[in-house]
Amino acid sequence: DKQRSILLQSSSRFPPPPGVKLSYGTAGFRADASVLQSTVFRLGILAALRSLKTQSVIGLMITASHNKISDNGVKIADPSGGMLSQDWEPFADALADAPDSQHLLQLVDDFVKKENIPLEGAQSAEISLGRDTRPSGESLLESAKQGINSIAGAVAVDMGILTTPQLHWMVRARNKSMKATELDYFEQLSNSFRCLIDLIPQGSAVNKMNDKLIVDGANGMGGEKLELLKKILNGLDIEIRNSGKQGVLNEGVGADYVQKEKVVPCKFGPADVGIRIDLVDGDKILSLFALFIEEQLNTLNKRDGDTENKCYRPTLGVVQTAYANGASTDYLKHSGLEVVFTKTGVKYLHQKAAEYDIGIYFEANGHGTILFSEGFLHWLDGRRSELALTSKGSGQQKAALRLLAVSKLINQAVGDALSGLLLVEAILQHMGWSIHRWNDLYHDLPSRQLKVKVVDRTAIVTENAETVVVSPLGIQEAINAETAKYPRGRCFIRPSGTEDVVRVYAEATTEEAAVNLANAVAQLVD
Ligand code: 16G
Repeated sequence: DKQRSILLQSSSRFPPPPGVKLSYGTAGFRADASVLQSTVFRLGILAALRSLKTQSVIGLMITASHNKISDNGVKIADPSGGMLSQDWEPFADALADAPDSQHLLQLVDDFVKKENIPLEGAQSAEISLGRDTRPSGESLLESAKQGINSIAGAVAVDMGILTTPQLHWMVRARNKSMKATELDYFEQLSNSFRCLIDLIPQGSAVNKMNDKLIVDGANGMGGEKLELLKKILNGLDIEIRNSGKQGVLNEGVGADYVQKEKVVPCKFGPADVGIRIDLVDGDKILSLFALFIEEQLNTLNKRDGDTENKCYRPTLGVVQTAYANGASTDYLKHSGLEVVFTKTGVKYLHQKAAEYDIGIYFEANGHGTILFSEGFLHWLDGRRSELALTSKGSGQQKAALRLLAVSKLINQAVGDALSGLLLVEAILQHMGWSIHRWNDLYHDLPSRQLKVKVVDRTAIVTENAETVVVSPLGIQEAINAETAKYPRGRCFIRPSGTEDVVRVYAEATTEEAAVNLANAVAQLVD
């Protein structure tokens, strides 16, 4: 009962703003920062309950990533370092939506009973908090702390300003009893990067060595963190632009802006990119990673007199969404890879990728990573020790070492641009490839994206990894009829999970055809 009165008291200080209904979408709750105080407070409560329930460290991140600076958001990292388990999302929605403290208390009461959460015992809970550089972050973090503190036994630990993937990485590391500070993160990245560079076959690195990597920091914390990483990294020359505090976060900068608008970010010009922009997107990163992993697996499984059982073939799967350029899917399939599709949103791809020994997932917008199963890593580590004894210095041993290094470099909790860019660089140096050679792996089909403002985007219901509209009736037939007019035409619509719009994607053999198809279908939605 003491617990009850604390909850009642503290929640009365965070009344929900009238008329605002939020839902825990692909990226948690996201909205204009001014309406988020009560939502964040309440998600603090949820984080504490989640920690009690799982008896593990939980993460809570205050960010609206690529959205405009006046927005903010909040999301939870589960014990594995992944996204909040989907079966708790309805509870998050209900909490955020509770009209007053009484209703809130009732919801918590019911949920605690249903989930059998040890509330009154001596159990403790720990929540790691992180935030981005948005000005609204500090006060929202305070609201989260108050939510957490209103649950007995729960402790909030402020990790400061972090990238979202750093927080996910730390939560995972904490729960695996591994070293989990920011310095540990940077060291793991730079050590495993170094390891890959040291394993480069002689002769292939030469033509890449003088290249410089120029990174757009989007005026956010990614650039600041990269400055720190750069200090301990060797083997790569990095220049970071838009990392100061002069520009506005995400204004005319950032991956989302560049990918969707197909323009160069501020502080970049023809001297950097030439006259034409070649966008090397998530699909290309995926293809590069898949190629490299396959090469290592093939080398590892070369049987010079080895017995059959040493040639264990792990399952390798590639996960994409409908936004993946059709040319990338063709390329991957022709390379003999198993390609599967899920709905948009990291959580869906991640879940699918986790079904394989090695699961590589990327959205075209660049969200993605490579997941290694515990079982495979265990086998690989055994194989590594064996090879160190029987064939030290062999190609097989190196392949095993490379795969292990990749599993340490690439973030196992969630997609992470810092670790992703290092892996890209290491592989390019390994192959002796320029960015142009990489970009030539296949050529994108022309595509166009549009967004259409509608009264109610939830009226559009899709199936089959968002490729088919099942409601309202008739729309899919109309889309099919339009699409059939274009050779290799492909088109789909879906309600956005982060904005109040319906998105249209179209692809065809020419720019003009892609634009026409997108426009025609946008009119069907309007
Ligand atoms: C969020 C998702 C991303 C997805 C995007 C789609 C995470 C961490 N991020 O940014 O995976 O591609 O939303 O946005 O889950 P949309 O629904 O507005 O098209």
